[in-house]
Amino acid sequence: MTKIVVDPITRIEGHLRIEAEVAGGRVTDAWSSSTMFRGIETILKGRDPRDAWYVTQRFCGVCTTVHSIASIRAVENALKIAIPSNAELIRNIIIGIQNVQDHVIHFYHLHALDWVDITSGLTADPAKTAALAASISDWPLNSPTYFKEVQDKVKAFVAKGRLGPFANAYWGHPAYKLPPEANLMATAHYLEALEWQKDVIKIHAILGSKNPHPQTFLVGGMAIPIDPDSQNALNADKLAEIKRLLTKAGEFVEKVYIPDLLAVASFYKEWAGIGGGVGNFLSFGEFPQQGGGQPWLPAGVVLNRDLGKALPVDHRKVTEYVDHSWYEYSGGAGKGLHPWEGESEGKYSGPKPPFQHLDTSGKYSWVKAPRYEDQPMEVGPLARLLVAYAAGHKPVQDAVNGVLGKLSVGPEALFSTLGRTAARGIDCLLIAREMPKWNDQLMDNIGKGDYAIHNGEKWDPDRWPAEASGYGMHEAPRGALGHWIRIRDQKILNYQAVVPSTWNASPRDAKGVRGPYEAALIGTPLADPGKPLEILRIIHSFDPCLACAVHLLDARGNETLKVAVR
Ligand code: NFE
Ligand code: MG
Repeated sequence: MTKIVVDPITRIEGHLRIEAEVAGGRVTDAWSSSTMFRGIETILKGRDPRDAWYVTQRFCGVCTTVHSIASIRAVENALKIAIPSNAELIRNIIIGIQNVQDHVIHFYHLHALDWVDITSGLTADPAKTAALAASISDWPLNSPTYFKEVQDKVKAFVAKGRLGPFANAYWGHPAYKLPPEANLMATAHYLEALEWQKDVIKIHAILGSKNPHPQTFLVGGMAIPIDPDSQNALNADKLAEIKRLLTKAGEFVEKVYIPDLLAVASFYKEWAGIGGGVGNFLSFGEFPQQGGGQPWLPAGVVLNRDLGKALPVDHRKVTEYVDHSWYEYSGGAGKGLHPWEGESEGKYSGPKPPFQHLDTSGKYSWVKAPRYEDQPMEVGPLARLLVAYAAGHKPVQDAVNGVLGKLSVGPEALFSTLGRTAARGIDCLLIAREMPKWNDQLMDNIGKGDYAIHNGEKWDPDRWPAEASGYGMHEAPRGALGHWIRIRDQKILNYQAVVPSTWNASPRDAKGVRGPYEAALIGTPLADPGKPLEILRIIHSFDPCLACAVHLLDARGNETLKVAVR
């Protein structure tokens, strides 16, 4: 038996370590571990609840808005504060463009190099590349001259030995299957997506004064004035600029991302049968609608891959275990705690660094093990779409069925690495199409003279009850995110965040049940255990972010992919 360690396996987002046992060319067991701790939940205690969003936003520099949204929702829920329609629409646009930008970045910059061999693209014929691109999209940049320029640029990097982001991958690995022209096309779009994402995220700068970490969040609404007659407020010019950027965002998703996704996926269809995972899916629902009611994408739970029904979500069914995590509960191990009672007292008890392997029979991660009704749950775009699909959401059903049809695969293909990666694209496309509506609704409100942006009724803590508890649910790009708060005497008594990568990177629970990454790896065939590209593909398909999951910063800088084989 071989034991493989991939550490860190993430491309930019915190420290995730995977240990896997391999026998007969397949993964027979796996452990997911985060190896760093910071402890923001602990430092929130005693602070003003209205400031929590500002602190929690620093959990992560990738999902830069999500912890402010979840936090202000948690405080608003605790204090029973309703927010004005304009604030809801502005939040929707901020959340929407965060998702769209994040998904494109994930596909091209965090996941594509698991499927695209950049070095193979250097041998491509630019004219044939342009012909291939023209066969799948009318994107205007796709010309022989353009692909030749890109090829020359990458060749110049290689000649100087300056591979930058393209260093350290398994180039030439036999599991890469794209022809040179498809590799060159994807490389060109990798570079284009870098420019595109920088531009479209200016929406955050317009609505939030900066990105990353917009500054205009506020319990009770938003801190951005609306005034058509002022250059220092949200006015018609700024809304027109947002509209332009939303169009630009949507065009790239429709004409570049989705065609590339389908083209790449068509060469890797066997991945529709690999990397499935726990088979349970949780979504908290997102994008509140004008006039209340259900959010645009519904909340729900799908159990045991049963798309026949989406069960309702009850936040009280969420608990976290620490039997295999480096925390100590005051009441002892073996029991899951609801986040209102949650504890984050860390105590490292693993092997002394440098170590070869973790003690995976005991505690082995700084990530806790969240469970819903005692079950591990996969969260993310796939969960979001499966819940919406099971709940009968027509646009989601049509989009999912359309993509399955184009790839000539059945619905069972969704429960896989390919399904996860395809779902992220569909999620991105649907959100990109919906966003202009929120901008139009905002314009309509303002046109009618509705400039309300903040509900200040409960701003004064003297108007708060002595004790209050709340929860804030959000669908971040990586999935279901919950913040739970307890307030006593105007101060934070307890604060807990259970984030998407905590769900997905979960270690085993008290009963020894594996988390989603761990379960997804079981049975995976490895062409070469010394170069476990297949493990990267599966784990990256979840879009891991360990900075979020343990609420910590990578202070050391990342090495990319250190693999140890025993
Ligand atoms: Ni740091 Fe995050 C998102 C959150 S993931 S990226 O999306 O919450 O765990
Ligand atoms: Mg937490």
